[in-house]
Amino acid sequence: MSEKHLQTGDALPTYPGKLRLFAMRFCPYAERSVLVLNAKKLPYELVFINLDHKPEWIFKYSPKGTVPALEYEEGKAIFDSNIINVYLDEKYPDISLQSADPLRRAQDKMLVENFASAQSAYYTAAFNSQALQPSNVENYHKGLELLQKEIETRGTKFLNGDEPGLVDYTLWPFLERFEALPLLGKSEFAFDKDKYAALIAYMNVMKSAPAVQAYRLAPETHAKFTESRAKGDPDYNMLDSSDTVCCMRPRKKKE
Ligand SMILES: N[C@@H](CCC(=O)N[C@@H](CS)C(=O)NCC(=O)O)C(=O)O
Repeated sequence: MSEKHLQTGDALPTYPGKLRLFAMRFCPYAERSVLVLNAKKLPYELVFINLDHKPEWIFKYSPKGTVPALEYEEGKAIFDSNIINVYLDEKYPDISLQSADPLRRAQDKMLVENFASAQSAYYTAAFNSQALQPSNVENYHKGLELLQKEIETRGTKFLNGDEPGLVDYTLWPFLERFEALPLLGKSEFAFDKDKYAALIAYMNVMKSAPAVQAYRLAPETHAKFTESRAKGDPDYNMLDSSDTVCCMRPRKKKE
């Protein structure tokens, strides 16, 4: 797999004969699906695309040209991270990532829904900081407090139980990026060690989950990409293979 982002005019790589995920390396939604593919130990290939100069063929897989999109059979695809993840979980049930209890599944969805305001505050802070209002900071912390309360109430290692599940992999990509905000001068978005002790402990166990380890990027790396995107010139190909904090595939030696 190349970390290069394909762009307008680039050819579509040959179909690999296995699941193929169209993604962008820094996209939190695409990361959700990568984590699920990793957790379910499914063979897959990643194709990264430049979202500012999209290759023509992406629209065949994703009508709006958004990522992630999953090619589940040659030439056939579905898009949207939540749709893809539920599809994968139901299609490949060997490693199940959702509770068997319908009520718990509903509670997981409500948690994700309630967290959305923290996500949107993050986007404002990261990419549109001149529009940042005190209410954004408030919403962000409300989202974190709510998540922490749920972690404490459930009392399990992960929100899903002893192992991470869909709910964990859905929320994680944003938590990973939130840690970049203080590095971008947004200290009001930092996690206070005392206030967020349970959330920080949860984040540390998530960081060591194999599916996450294989794809996670350091806050410094997210901050660097965010800066380039906020300036209007996203540096899609800035990553060196060593930037992945840990990796399931062997690392290339630097020349
Ligand atoms: N609801 C979608 C959101 C996907 C999304 O917004 N992806 C962004 C990249 S992080 C994208 O493709 N942006 C390109 C565009 O909107 O043209 C999902 O969960 O997959």
